[in-house]
Amino acid sequence: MSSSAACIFCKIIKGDIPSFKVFESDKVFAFLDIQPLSRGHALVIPKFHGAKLTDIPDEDLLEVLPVAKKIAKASGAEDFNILQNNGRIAHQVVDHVHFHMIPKPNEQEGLGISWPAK
Ligand code: IU
Repeated sequence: MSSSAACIFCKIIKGDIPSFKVFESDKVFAFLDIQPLSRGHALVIPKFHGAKLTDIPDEDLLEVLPVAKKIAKASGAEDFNILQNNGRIAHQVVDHVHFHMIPKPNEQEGLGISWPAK
């Protein structure tokens, strides 16, 4: 398992920095974004430390998408965006691969959020 002592998301995975965890498995961790773009905005991250998608081994990446699906279901949103930034020009701020799960609530009905994701 690759981990970086200087990486804030590695510290979140270890529990050294608190987060609102919504899912954890051997290879994947998910928590709510501290500056959410919408209610329920979560970040799904491989535990393997790598800055960009191209740094992550396939076997770790393969476990991310099913978790994104769980998060989408738990968010209660029918509509949502998945966003993954790589590099400064692409607006990446934190250099540990993360997938933004951004619910797009129905304005009439809102969301039926139920964390943790199952
Ligand atoms: P970006 O794709 O690297 O631009 O997104 C980084 C996200 O990480 C951004 O939405 C932050 O609000 C979020 N985040 C966080 O949830 N907790 C933290 O301690 C830090 C950043 I630093």
